[in-house]
Amino acid sequence: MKIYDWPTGPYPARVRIALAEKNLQSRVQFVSVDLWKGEHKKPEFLARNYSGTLPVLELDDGTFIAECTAITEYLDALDGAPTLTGRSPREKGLIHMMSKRAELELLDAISVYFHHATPGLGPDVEIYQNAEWGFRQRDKALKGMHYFDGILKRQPFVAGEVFSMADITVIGGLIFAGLVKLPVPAECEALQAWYARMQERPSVRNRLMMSEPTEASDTSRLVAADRGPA
Ligand code: GTS
Repeated sequence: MKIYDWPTGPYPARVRIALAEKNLQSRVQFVSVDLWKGEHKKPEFLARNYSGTLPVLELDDGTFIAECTAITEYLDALDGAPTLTGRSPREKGLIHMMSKRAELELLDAISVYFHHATPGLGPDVEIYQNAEWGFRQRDKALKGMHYFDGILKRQPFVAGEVFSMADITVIGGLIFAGLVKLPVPAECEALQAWYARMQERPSVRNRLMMSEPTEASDTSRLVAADRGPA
């Protein structure tokens, strides 16, 4: 299998963490697509993923699967023993709901803020920007942090009692928050404590080590900014 990604990207991080949790790293080859050069908007890449986003999984038969949730569901089902996307119908429903909520209220909102209210990937890639929309999404993400803080005050993981894809999605959100310097508010103590615990997981800690970055300068710039919550 191949994974098209950008090593330090928050969405690619979700799939890297899932791969490590499932111990599947050795079964994939990473192909780096340079976001800063807009390679993900070129026709060759759009033929793999119509949405022009990373990551994308390519199966050995040439099938392309995009969207982190879909890729995670595929990887989790491969060994017939799902650990990230739920075993019972109840677990599956809750995990899917919370992961989607983490996208809507946190990760995707921060992404919109990055692309619309900051220089984003630069003028050649960001051909349309709407700063007002971006700032609204930043405020939505801050509200989302309070929401997840409330959830984590009453349970150890985002979707309940076990680590799941929903945790991985919130982790992606906080990685992006670190990159755009949007700290988790000090009063969100449960979210901060949970994030500290998540960073102790080898899958989270070692996610950048899975492949050699191809653009040392851009990577170091992003990694330096990725300090997580203040
Ligand atoms: N819904 C998609 C998913 O879940 O896979 C979103 C993927 C996404 O936005 N990926 C980012 C991207 O391609 C990658 S990164 O920013 O995390 O590195 N962004 C580039 C762009 O132009 O939107």
